[in-house]
Amino acid sequence: MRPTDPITAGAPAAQASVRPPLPVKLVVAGGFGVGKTTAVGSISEIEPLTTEAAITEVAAGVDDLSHTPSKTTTTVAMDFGCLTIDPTLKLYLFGTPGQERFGFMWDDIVEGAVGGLVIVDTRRLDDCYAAVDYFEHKQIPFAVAVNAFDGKVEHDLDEVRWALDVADGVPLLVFDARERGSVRDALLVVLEQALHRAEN
Ligand SMILES: Nc1nc2c(ncn2[C@@H]2O[C@H](COP(=O)(O)OP(=O)(O)OP(=O)(O)O)[C@@H](O)[C@H]2O)c(=O)[nH]1
Ligand SMILES: [Mg+2]
Repeated sequence: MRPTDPITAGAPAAQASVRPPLPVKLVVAGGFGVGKTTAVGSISEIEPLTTEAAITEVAAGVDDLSHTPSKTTTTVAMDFGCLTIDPTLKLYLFGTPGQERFGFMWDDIVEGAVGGLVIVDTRRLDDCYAAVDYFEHKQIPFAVAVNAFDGKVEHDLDEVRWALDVADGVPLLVFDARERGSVRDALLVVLEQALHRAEN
């Protein structure tokens, strides 16, 4: 084969341009029924993989369903979806289960994640502290996203930061788990946090 052959001479550059995007793992976490599965489903470019099971009468007595009357299922293992940010970067999203009894799975789900989006519902702040605390302790970069159920947030963000003891350096934002653009913006904030950590 001649070295000046135009096709073979261009091959290495062509190969470089089709290099697959860098895979980045992010976790979508939070307490029971805050909108984790909804968020993964809103943004995923593939049909999201879900592990929903019907909420049993026993669980209904334990978990607060009063604010989400239409909720009939709960995540029993994880949610999975993905999102290509640009040709160089693809996000792989893992949603945690929310019921406390599945908390033992979180360590496995966050393994290898560069960051987390912790979703909170301001109507049930008591249920949301544990997730924030988990990411603080694990020292995984994260952002806290208040899901504005029905467009309303019960407390202002300073109160939420204080109540959940969110550190000053951790971004706190309002989003809508049902809106693709809103979820994308929240995930980009998590990515920024992860990059910031990597640079420091
Ligand atoms: N009005 C409104 N409803 C929402 C919103 N996000 C989620 N929901 C509803 O709230 C319920 C809970 O949503 P899920 O996405 O299942 O919550 P989850 O955090 O995955 O729940 P678990 O896996 O059981 O912990 C569902 O009935 C959703 O349709 C929102 O932004 N506004
Ligand atoms: Mg779920």
